[in-house]
Amino acid sequence: MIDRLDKIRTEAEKAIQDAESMEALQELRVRFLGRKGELTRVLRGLKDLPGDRRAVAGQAANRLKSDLEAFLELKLAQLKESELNRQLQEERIDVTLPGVPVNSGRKHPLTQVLDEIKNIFTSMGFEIAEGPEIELDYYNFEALNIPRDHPARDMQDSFYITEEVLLRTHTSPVQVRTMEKKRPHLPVRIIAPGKVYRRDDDATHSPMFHQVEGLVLDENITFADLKGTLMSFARRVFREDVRVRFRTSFFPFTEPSAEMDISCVACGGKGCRVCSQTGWLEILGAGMVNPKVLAMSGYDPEEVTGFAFGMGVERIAMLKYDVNDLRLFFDNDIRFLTQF
Ligand code: 2U9
Repeated sequence: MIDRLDKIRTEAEKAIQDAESMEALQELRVRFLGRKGELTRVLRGLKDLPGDRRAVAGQAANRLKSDLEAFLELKLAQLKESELNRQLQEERIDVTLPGVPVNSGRKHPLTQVLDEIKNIFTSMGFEIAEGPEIELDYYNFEALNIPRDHPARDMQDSFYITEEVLLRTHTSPVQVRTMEKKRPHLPVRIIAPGKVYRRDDDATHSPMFHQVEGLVLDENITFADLKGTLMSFARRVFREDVRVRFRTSFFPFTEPSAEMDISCVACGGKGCRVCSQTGWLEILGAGMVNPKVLAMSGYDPEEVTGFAFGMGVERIAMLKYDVNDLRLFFDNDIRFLTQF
């Protein structure tokens, strides 16, 4: 029995010593120590030996078993270490190689400008109002005092779906709907941002573009409120030091009406290509809400006054970022879009 154990020890130690892989080592573990392994068989045979020899052989077999287990562990650790060394030698990582760029998306420049405009007005106490892009003639024109013979009402200028239904040409119908909904609650302080549609298509006009319009209604609202609000707005979207001026204008829904210019953001007012040598840039239209418009939506013009304004978001973005062709916003060329 002792001879057999010695033979197993010699054989196993040599085999473990010579093993070249972790898989080979595992096979040896099975071959000698597994359920049907050589040493296991010897241990099982112990019960057939007489008492005194059983004790001696039993001790020797258990010592061999723990020796082999320890040797297997040692060899396994050696193999792992040499595998790691091989990897460190052969699989060198070149940390100087350029990384794989992560293309993170970003907001479209028009969305950025729109967000900025919304933030400025909400910080002044305005709420954001929304409404349908497919509108009734009544809300788009009639309620805004735009007469039947106004050119905007021509098929040439607006997208009609039926005689009474069209794509809104401005966001003003949102204000009319909000006035109807809120009446008689005052004050009304809203902006209406969104898409509008007109039959126009060139470097400065797109059949779809974005507007932000605003409306303030209360008792005792004056043109001074209009000027203060819009001047603060201009200084926040452009620069703290812009100057503003108001020129008289005409819109059917406001009376009196005005256009607001800012001192040219490109030359500071000296005159340049951007401002066509005038030193001024037109950025929005505005006015006191026409009493007829107030009355049509159920307010008493003797009690309530208000101001309104409207601007094209693309125009603001073009001036802010010195973009000379509106169509760049809609081409989706990332060489353009990634500049913002
Ligand atoms: C109601 C009453 C009055 C909205 C206004 C303008 C002046 C204006 C243009 C700017 C450039 C349109 O995008 S643009 O082409 N808008 O000049 N808009 S006052 O007035 C309103 C709106 C709603 C009930």
